[in-house]
Amino acid sequence: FVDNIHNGDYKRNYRIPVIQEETLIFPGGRRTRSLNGEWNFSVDQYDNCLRAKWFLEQEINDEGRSVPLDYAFDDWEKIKVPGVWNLAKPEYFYYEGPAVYSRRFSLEEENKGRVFLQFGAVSYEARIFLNGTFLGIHKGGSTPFSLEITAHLKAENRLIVVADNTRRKEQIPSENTDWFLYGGIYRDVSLLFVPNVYIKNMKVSLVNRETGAIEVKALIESEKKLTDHTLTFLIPELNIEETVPVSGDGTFTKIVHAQNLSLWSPENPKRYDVILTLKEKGEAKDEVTDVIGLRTIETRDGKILLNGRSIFLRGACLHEETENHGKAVTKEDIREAFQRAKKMNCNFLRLAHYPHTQWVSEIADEEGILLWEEIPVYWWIDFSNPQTLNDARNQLSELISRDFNRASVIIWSVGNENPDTDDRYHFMKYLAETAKEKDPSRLISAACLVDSVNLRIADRLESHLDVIGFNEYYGWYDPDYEKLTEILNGSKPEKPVIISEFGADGYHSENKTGKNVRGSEEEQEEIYKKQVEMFGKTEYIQGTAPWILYDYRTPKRLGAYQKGYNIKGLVTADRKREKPAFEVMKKFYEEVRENEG
Ligand code: GCB
Repeated sequence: FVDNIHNGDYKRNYRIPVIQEETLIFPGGRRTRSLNGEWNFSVDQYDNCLRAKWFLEQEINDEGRSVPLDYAFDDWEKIKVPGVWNLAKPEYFYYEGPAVYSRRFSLEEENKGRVFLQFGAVSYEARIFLNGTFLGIHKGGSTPFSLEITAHLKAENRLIVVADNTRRKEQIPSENTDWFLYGGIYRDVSLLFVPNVYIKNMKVSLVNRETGAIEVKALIESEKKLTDHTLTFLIPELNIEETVPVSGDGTFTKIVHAQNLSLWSPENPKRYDVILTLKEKGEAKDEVTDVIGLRTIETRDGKILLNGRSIFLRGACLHEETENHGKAVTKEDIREAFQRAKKMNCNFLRLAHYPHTQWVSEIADEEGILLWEEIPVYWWIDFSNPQTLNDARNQLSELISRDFNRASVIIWSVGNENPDTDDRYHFMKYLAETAKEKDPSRLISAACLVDSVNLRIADRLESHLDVIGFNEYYGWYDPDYEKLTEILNGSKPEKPVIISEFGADGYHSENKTGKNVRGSEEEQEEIYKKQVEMFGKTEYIQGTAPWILYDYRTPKRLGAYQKGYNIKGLVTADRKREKPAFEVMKKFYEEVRENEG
């Protein structure tokens, strides 16, 4: 619970449930109803929805005063959900703060089970009101959440969501980022219907490649102690069918064995239909489904092994953004990015710097792209603040819960370029341990900074990581390549290293050309050539991810050349033109692939 959601008197006396990972419901195969579409909308810079209690929708408020006319939500302008408000109207482009979304929905049939509201993501904080009740608050701008609304439902309902993308020191990310923090309900919203006793989650992973051992974990939610319930786990194509009684506390773990398993990999993105059915005295009561690839990922002797074979991660970094949709990217946008990455001979993408939509990992499973997923513990964070740590832990947990069954996801990253202080060390160590505990089947990493005084890959966090991510911009922010040579030759990392970022601006103009011109595409190309030459000679580098596939918006970069964009892309922001450095990466990856055989 939060007693006082932020400072300020008008918010006193609220005891609002905090919505966290613990309430997430597994969505696959469920009965749902979409609440996407046109919602009523207004920016609410002074937080009137809370201050004047608009959400009560009553003509006389608690203090006995009549409230103004203008909270008649249905008369407000409309906005599309999912979407970002920044692109809805020019005057909303730079707006940061609370904004009120509202819609009605009716429930024709009487519902016998339980009903949840499910959000793909709301930036950054979401306050949810249903039929006059303040139901909960969710923090974290890019992970899914659900909350139960069964007791508050009527035949006609009013739903209000205040989406608030105010930057705050204690948030994850904090106040300063090199990307655009869009606002709004920018992923799907739906109602999710489950029976009174239901399957809350299902986690499936291949735990032993040689024996074909697959671990299935599930959690059943019930108000009563479970006595007559069983679970049936099915993978029809592998002839797997196992029925097991559910233990009294609702937990379920089972190892099943598959024969002739076709392992998932970028070359063979094979997926299986998986079904889990809950039965009571033999009668089906609930069912969830998923489509799952099975593979192993581990490290040994400085190598990254996919299904037991060493693999070099031929990557690129990607932000979640297109010029037209902002952060509310479409499936077509994602497929287009994958096509572009494949054209560059990539088998891997680093999803920077926060959880992207679940469509990315779903489509990556289908298309055979390996993924690095990250939470926005970016640059300086309020590392000594326990609430901040809880927020980071929750975002990480929601992400792991959402994508546990996605074969494409091989790495959880707990942060990016954080200064190596004691507070940061304890904060990130805890996150790395949390990720490992929640998911022992994947690798843990972070994009670390180099020790620029001793010129070594040396970060205290490394002992808690499986793979060391390392960002460097030699040739660009620091023109001295000798330092990179010293770092790469002088360091003796005991774990595989991924160059998780490198790059340079690539500005295009008719009269600003040539490799000696600062920021030109030709200089960018030159920097890339020097970089990949060094990577090729360094044994322990097991992957590279240039910064970045596409140019993208960032309020940090203004002025005549960048014009509000980070222009380090290998492709322009409109996604139309590849810069010369694209070709350098494409060639480098072709060589790497040929050497791998
Ligand atoms: C970095 C950050 C990335 C920035 C990039 C840059 O090190 O991790 O978020 O956008 O450098 O362009 O400076």
